[in-house]
Amino acid sequence: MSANKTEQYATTTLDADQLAHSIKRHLQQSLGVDLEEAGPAEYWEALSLVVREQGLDLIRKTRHKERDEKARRVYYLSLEFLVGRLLGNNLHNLGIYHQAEEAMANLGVNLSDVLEHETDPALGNGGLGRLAACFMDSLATLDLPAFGYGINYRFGLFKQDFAGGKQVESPDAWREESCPWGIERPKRKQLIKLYGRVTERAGKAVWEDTQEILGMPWDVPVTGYGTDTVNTLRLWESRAAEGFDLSSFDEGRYQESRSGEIQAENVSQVLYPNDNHPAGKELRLIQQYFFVACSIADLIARYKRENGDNWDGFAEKVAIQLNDTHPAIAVPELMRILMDEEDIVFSKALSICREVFSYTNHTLLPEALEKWPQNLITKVLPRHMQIIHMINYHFLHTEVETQWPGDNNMKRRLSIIEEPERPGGQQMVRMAYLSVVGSHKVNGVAALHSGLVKTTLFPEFNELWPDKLVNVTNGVTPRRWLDYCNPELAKLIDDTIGKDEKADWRKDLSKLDAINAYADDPAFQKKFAAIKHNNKIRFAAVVKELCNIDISPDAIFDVQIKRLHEYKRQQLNLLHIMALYRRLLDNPDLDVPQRVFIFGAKAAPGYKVAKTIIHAINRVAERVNNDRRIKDKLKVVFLPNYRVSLAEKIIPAADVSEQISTAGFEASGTGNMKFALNGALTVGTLDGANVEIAEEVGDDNIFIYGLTVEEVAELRHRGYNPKDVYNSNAELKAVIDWLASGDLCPEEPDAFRPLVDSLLGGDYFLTLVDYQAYSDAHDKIVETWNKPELWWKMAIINTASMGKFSSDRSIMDYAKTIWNMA
Ligand code: 73E
Repeated sequence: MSANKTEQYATTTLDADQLAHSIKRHLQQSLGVDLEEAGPAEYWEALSLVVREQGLDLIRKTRHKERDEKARRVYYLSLEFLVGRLLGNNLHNLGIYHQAEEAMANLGVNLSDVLEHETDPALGNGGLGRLAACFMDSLATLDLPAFGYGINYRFGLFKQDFAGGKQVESPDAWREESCPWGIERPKRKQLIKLYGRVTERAGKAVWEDTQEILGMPWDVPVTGYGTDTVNTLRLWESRAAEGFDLSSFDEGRYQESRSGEIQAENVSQVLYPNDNHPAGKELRLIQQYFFVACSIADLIARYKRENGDNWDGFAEKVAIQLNDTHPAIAVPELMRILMDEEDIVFSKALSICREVFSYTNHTLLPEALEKWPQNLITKVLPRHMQIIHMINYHFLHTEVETQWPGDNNMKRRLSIIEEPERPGGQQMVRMAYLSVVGSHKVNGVAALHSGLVKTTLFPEFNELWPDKLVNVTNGVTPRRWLDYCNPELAKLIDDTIGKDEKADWRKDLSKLDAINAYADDPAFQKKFAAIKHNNKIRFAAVVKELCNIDISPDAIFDVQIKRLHEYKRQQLNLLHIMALYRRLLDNPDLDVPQRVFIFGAKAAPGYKVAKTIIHAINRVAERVNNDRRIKDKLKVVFLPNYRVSLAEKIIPAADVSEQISTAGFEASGTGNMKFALNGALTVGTLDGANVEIAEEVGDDNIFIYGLTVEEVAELRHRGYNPKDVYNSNAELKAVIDWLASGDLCPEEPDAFRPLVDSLLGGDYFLTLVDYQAYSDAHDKIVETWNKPELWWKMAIINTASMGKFSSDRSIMDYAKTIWNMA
């Protein structure tokens, strides 16, 4: 057996022979497949079933242990869990990866090929959903009792393809292939109500004439690394409430009663594909309530099974984290249960809520802050709307009144209900305010962002409750984002700093600090660079397969992978690439290193400018990649269908990480952490967690450029005309004119108009302002690349300095400062 670290912690004792035996058993007995007919897909499913068995066994043991210890549990409520592929990760966490490799080899199969057969469960849009997945990994690894609650969408985030360079979306029916991870739990199903009306009977509110939907839980085991703890991710699927109306069947109205059923099933059908932009649709509100109501009912049932009917102890045992405002309706839902079903008075119900709930804010973008029309909530959830009014009344007339006596202006500003600006407008429920008022702690996701939450988003709340607003900087799990995706680098680190349990960076990422001592060591640099080179060779093969583009592993791989959004400024990267191309055309013999610019990004289907940017990048790519004059010095690759499993292949191969958002807009970013962890150098603005990354690696080891948050505010205050920048920068003017000329898309000459208009007609995201500084930063990157000892020293320091950005640290921060669990 190899001496890999994971085996020392082995939680399951399966050896390769036993695994092979179990794989064969599942092939034959669960899948009904003969060994000779089995291909990689069948092997994937059989091995997944073996791992699931292990996971279920450990889940059961974890639950017994928690029941005995009666500890507080945290419930993480999130509309998104972007978990990515699970088999490889679970094998690693359970300490049987190498045994599985051996078992498969003995069966004549390659484990890596088998792992490629897993469809990514794309149950999230981007950073917010992926963060939830990293947190689940850390909670289990840290042995913290936790449940994740979400929705088992039938269709995850759409699949992306390109036609003529334009994004084309198709549905992602990820479960159709087979998904061995989710286990249906009919015993724990829930019935929830919608619509109807509220009447009063004997002084009590009664919610009646409702429609009912059934929530069926699917449990996904979440393994921790090197521990027996296996937590549960419970994802709800909506179904029609049992049976259908027989009388309508008798009357020949079968179709009608069936249509009721289909409506109920619609609720968990699709993930809304908008990142940082609410859809505002009735179905989305119903999704939010559906999963929240199922989850709250489920956790209360668990509490009562374990602790009896005594509500005094509830807050000691239950902590509920709201992942953004998407589950904010949980506040009035718990109030409703406490008041209407458990006969607890309003003030006590509110204080229980405030002990239990806490809320994470992930964005300052004004358009991303959720508000629901009061009329819509009244229609779908009439009792909840009443309760929101009660909470608001109490808040404004006791708490706000005490702090700012007689100040009606302040009451209007802080009201959970926003009054319409114009006559005839709608009253809107501010979900962020509801979340702040209903929680004991509110956190931002990076130091800079949390500061802005205090000063610009919720300044009055911060004055009213000075201890409520806090920071918890995001993190990423080092298991998936280093150990699993970059095994050669993981091994180099083990070989360098030792493998005993005490030095295991997989469990304590700050241990990486010891690598700093080798940053100048030529032998270590050589090994580090060779690993990057190998990763680049492997990734170049992926690019060849997916895009049929040849790229050289000797080129600088410069990567921007993230959702397509104007604030993330893929368009800035594009303008600069166009300028580089023009520089090369002017002087084909320019002595510059080869560069490959790599993109991966999905645009929300309704986001016009974002889709235009994708189209423009693809057209520029086509032109550049096929121009022999520039002698392969520049290549542009846009990988279709960017997702977690692709990120795992791109990040270890990256030299440069593009983190170039307009300062003040990216709350944290987490891709920035993954790249630096894998030894890529960041070019970025002082935004989100970039600021803390710069602090950790030191200013000399990162390429920071562009306006700061303060400078952005100043410029907006002074007033800014993008045309001035356009007219004063010849290179920038030339590329924008080229974009506008129609030359890149002759069959549709106005194709890029929306982008050009957005840049020249306002440039809200200050792309043009930051252009020159960005271009200069890239010149510095090239200069540094030409000094390999300096480059690799910087890269090593980046990897070595990422200790802070483990999601284990984030979770410990939550546990200590918010959940009171550690
Ligand atoms: O900066 C990222 C952050 O790293 C932020 O944009 C993202 O959350 C990440 C994790 O904290 C985010 N996503 C959303 N809001 N912020 C969002 C909003 C609505 C729907 C889906 C996602």
